[in-house]
Amino acid sequence: MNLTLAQKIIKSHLVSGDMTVGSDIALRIDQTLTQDSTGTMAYLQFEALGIEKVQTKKSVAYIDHNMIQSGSENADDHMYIQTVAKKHGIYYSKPGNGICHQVHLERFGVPGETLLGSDSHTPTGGGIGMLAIGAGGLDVAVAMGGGEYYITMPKIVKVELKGRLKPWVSAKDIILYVLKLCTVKGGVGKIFEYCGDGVKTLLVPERATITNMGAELGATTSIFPSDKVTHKFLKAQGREDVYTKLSADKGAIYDEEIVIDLAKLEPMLACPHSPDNIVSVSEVKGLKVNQVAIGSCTNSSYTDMMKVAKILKGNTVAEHVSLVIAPGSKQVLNMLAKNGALADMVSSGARILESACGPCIGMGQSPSTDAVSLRTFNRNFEGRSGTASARVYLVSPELAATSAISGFVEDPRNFKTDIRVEAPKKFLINDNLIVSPSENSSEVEVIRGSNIKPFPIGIPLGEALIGKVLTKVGDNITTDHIMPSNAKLLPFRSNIPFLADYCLTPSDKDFPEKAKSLGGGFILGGSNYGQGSSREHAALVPLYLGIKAVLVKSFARIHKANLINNGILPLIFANESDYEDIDVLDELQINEPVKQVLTDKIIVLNITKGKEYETFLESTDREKQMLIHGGLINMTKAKKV
Ligand code: MIC
Ligand code: SF4
Repeated sequence: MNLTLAQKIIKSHLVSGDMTVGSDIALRIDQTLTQDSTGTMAYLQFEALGIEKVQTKKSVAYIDHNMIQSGSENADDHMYIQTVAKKHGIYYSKPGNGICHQVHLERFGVPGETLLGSDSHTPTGGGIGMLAIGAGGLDVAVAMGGGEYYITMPKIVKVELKGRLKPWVSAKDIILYVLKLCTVKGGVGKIFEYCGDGVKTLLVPERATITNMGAELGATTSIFPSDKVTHKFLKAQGREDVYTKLSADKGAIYDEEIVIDLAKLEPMLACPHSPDNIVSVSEVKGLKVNQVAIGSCTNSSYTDMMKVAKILKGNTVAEHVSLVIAPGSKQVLNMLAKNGALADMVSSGARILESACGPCIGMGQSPSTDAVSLRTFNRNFEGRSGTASARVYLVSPELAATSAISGFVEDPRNFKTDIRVEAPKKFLINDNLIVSPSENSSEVEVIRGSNIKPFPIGIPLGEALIGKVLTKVGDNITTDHIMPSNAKLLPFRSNIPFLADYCLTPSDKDFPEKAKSLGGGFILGGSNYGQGSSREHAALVPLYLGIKAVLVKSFARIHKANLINNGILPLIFANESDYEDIDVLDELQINEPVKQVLTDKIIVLNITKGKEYETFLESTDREKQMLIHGGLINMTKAKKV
């Protein structure tokens, strides 16, 4: 049978299951990555699984999120990750080395291999032909231990790119266009596979911009072929040896198809507060801008930064604009410093930030009240910048830099400078911020600062589940709503009791209080509940607060898996209209949960209203067992995996 590229990689990594769409499959994982904001929890869980040494070909622990050290918490977490990594066979990328996805692409990614990462933008690796998937920390911990990763076989969407982008139109505009077509829930249960003659016109970092932001579609992952362009990139990284040519078979059969004529695209923006709220530049041109932020795992490569430097050279940032730039890795920053581009940025008035996530996750640089902030990032959820009233627009580096100069949203095509950048023949290679694991783990002591607190573990299902509906939220609730993150909260990612006081507060400020006083209960949500980040905290914190089940119209993939891994029932209404019928503080009851879980169909009784609702788990047999055991850790301990 003629296979697509994604199907070929799945086939060569298939441990169990068959590849028909919707079937349960288990994949062998070659590489894993973690970052610090999900990593502390992932390694605590890894330790709880009692595994001595990672079983993967390569596992890397990055420090890139929680960088502001305004107390000992973040530094304690870094120290814990550094020592636990050294002990258990994991490479450690020190703070300052760069954003996990950018560094992984540069220094570790291998075409044709599988990568599981505890960060939703792990699909960045699809830019060099990896099957790279984001997951919760516990799934990554299991994969580090040699366990397989379970998903339902996704549909494969063919995205055929035709022709070539016009000058000043960017790879970012390609993915913004796909988001406009498909929306933030259009990718659930799908892999986006890029092909067509337009592919060869895109450099690896440009491909990675597209696969990175494919996460915003809710997709399982996105992937590009591995071709001459990939070869050139890997050779320039001194890693030619890992190159293999990879593409779909001729005549491969796809489940869906999208065709994009690259020459027809124009500069676009994602307007507040959703990455799929897309307009073309003509619709917002002239809007006054207060802040411009360039960087993040989406747009911080050497070529992106060089384009920005060329635009800024000899210009001055507008008086009313604060321009911040965070090059994606030490490699990129080092190269800019050597070739003088950094000087062009600095002399224009840009503020240079360290190579890290920074403002993307609200780690500093929160805009002023009501500010308009143009960002080259991938998410503009309300409040994510750290300023609740800020209006964040997602744009290309070209649009960001030209607008920083004029102070208003610009059509970059009006800018006359030549900003073409050649892909480097040789990147500056210096891995001195990557620490290798120890040969002798017994010599390594794992250092746990006072910030590291035990995490909650689910309880096996038993008697009827009874409780009140604690909150009713709408569609597209993100994990940033469920477990907000910013410079104040991120230092407590390994302290679940502390985080509990902020759970769901952007949607319902009384939620933690209600959950505590009523001893837990149920959450009611709309469609695409849990989109966005992979943070397992969005399940662990509700578990700590006694949440028994989440009832919704539909779930985002990673969050649903995180709920199951932690023993919380994710229930999907058979009739979406039942959502309307239920009110906050209605008392719900699920009888004989074990028996019902096994059938997949769960009847939820509304005691207050005297009604009943049919819901489904839509889960695999393994997931059902996990729910019955009260989560993956309990199930693993019971040796039933
Ligand atoms: C994000 O972009 O939201 C994050 C922060 O990188 C998260 C991980 C986290 O919540 O720590 C993600 O994308 O998974
Ligand atoms: Fe970091 Fe932002 Fe990328 Fe998340 S989306 S990994 S916070 S740069």
